[in-house]
Amino acid sequence: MNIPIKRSVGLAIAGIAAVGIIYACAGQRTATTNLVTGDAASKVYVAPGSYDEFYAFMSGGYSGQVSVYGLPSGRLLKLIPVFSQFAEDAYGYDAETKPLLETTYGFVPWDDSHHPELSMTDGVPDGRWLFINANNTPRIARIDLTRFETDEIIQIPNSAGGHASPFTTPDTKYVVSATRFSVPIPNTDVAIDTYKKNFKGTLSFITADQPGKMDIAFQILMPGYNYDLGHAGKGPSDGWFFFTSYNSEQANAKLEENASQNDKDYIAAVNYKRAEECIAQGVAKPQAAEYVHNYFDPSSRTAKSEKKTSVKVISPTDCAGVVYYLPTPKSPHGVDVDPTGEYIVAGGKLATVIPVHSFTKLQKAIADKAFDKTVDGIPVLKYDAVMAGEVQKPGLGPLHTEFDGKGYAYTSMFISSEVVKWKLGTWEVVDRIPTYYSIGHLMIPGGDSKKPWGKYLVAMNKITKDRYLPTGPEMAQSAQLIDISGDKMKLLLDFPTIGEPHYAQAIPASVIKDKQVKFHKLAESTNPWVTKAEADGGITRTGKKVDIKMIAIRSHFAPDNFEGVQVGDTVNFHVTNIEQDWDILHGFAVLGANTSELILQPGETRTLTWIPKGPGIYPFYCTDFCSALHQEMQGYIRVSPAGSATKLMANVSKKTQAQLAEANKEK
Ligand code: K7E
Ligand code: CUA
Repeated sequence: MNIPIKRSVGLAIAGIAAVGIIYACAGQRTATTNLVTGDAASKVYVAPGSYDEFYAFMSGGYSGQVSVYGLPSGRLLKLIPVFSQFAEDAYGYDAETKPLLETTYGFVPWDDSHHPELSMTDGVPDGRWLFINANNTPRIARIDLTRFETDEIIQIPNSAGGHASPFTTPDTKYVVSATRFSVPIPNTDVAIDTYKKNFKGTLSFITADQPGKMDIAFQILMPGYNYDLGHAGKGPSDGWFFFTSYNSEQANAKLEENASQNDKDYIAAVNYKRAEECIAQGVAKPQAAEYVHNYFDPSSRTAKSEKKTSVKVISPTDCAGVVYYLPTPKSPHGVDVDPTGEYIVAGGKLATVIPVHSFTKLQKAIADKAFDKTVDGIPVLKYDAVMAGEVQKPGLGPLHTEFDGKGYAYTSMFISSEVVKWKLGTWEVVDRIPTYYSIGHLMIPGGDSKKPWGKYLVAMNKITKDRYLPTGPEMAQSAQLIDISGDKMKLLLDFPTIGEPHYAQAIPASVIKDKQVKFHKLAESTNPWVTKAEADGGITRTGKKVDIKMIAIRSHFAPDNFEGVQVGDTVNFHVTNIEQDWDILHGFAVLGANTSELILQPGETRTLTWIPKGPGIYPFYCTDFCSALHQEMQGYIRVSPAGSATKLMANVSKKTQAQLAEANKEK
C-alpha cells in the first residue's frame, strides 16, 4: 500500500502556513488511488429490491438542500429542499411553501446549509426530525422525518453567518446557532475599523422540541471573534455547550494572515443551565430584534410566516459562570464531544496536535479559579489545567472528529487528506487512511452521540479532480465510504454528492422507515382551497383575481376546460390530488406560466399562480407519468382580452354549474 498522497508531500509542517497550496497538490494522479480491498463490492452491494441499512442525510452546502442516501450502497434516495427553491416539486414557488423562505430581508430563495443534525432523546438520535442551518441569512430549519419535508424555519436575529449550528442538546430542548461573523449588535452603520470596539458575537439557544413553536430562548453576547462550530455536552457534561472561536485577534481585514497570529484561540464552554437560572432571575434584557418564524402546518399543508420583535440577551458580565474560555491551538474549527461526555476534542486547523480538553479538569479548574485572565467578563481557564491530552503528529489540518463508541476517535485532516484513527485516553494514532481529496467533515452513524452505531465512516471531500469521469471544469463533490468495523480502516466506495456536503448524519433505517406517511388523508385536509370531490371544482372571480379549484386523479383533471379568464387577471390554479394511495403523484403545468410546475402528493392541494399575457387557448397537463392514459391527462383554459364578455365557465356537472353561476352573481 502506498503512502497517502498528502503526507508524502514533504511540505509537512511548512505547509501549515500555506493552506492554499494544497489544492494544487491534491490532483496529482498517483498509483495510490485504488486501495479498495477485494471484498469491498460485496460489502456495499444492496441487491435489487433490498433496503440499505442506514439513512444518511447530507447537507447540500451551497445547494441549500439536504440529500438522503442509503448506506452502504451510496444510492441517492431523495433531495429535500430546505433553503433553496426547488422547481422539481415547486418548493418555494407555490403559494403553499413560499412563506417558508420569508425573512426580515424579504423572500430569500437560497442559502448555504452545512450541518444536518438529528433530534435526540437522551443523547441518542431518535429519528423524529432533522435540523439544518442556513449560513448566509442565519436560519434553522426543522425537517419532519415521517414525510422528509421542511416544516419549520426560524431566522436568527443579531447574527451574521449562522455556521455553528444547529447542534442539539441531548434532549433536543435547544438547538444552537452562533455568529460566524461578528457585527455591531444591534447592527448599525459604523466604520469597519472600529471592529474591536463595536463588533460582537452572539450564541443563540433556540427551543426546538415542539413542532411549530421554535423560538429564540436566549442569546449570549460574546466578544467579537468568529464563532465556528459547536457541540453539546452529554452524560457528565450534559447542560454544557462548547463552541469554537477563531480570530481572537479581532482582525477585520486580511484574516488569512491577521487572524492566524495567536498561538491559541478559544473554545467557549457555555453552562446553559446557568443561563436558564439567570433568565429566571430576570438578568436577561429583552432587546428589540426583528426575525421571522415560518411554519408549514401539516393539516392544511400550507406555510405561514410570522414576525417576532424581541429576544432575551444575556451578558456574561451579568451572569457569572455562564461562559468560560478554554485556550485551544490554533484557529480551531470543529469541536466534538466523545460519547462519554468527558472529552472535548478540537480541530485546530493550523495546530500540529489535536488538543483534547477534559470536562472533569474543566470543573476543577473553575473550582480552583485557575484563570489566566478575563475577557469581557469571561474567565479564560489555564490550558494546562483543562487539557486532557494532545494527539501528537496526527497529520495536517485537523478539522472534525467523530467516535465509534469503542474508544476510538476519527479525525479528518484537510491538508494531509486523510482520516486518522486514534485512541481516547492514550492519544496514540493507531491507523490512517487517505481520502480523495481534501476531506472536510467525516461522519459515523451516531458518531457525535452517546451511542455511535459505528460500522461505517463517510468522508466528505472538498476536491474531486480525477475520481470520476470528467464533467468539465466542475466536478460533483465526492463522498467515500470507509469500513471501520475492524482494526484497519478499509475504503469501500466512492459516490458523488449534491452541492457541497459539509456535515452529515446517519441513523439505522429501522428507526424511521416504518413511520412514513404514505398519503395525506383527504377527509382531514384543512386547506382552504381543497377540492375533495370531482363535482366540487369550479371557477370564481373576485375583481381581477380568478380562483380555479380542480382535482387530479388517474387519468384526468376535473374540471378540465375553463373560459372567462381575461388578460391581466391573476389566475390561481388550486389543484388537489384526490388519490388516496402511496406514491401516486400528479403534476400540473400550464403553457406560458412564469413559475415551476406543481407536484402533488396524494391528498394534497397546491397552487400555481399565473398571469396570462395574451388572449388565446392555453393547454395544461399532468407532468408526472401517472398511468397508462397519462398523456390524456390534460385540459384547456381560454384567455380573452380584458373587458371581454366571455362568461366564466368550468365544465363541471350541470348542478355545480348552476351553483357556480349563483355564487358568481353574488360577487
Ligand atoms: Cu468544516 Cu461549515 Cu462544518 Cu464544512 S464546516 S468542512
Ligand atoms: Cu397524472 Cu400523469
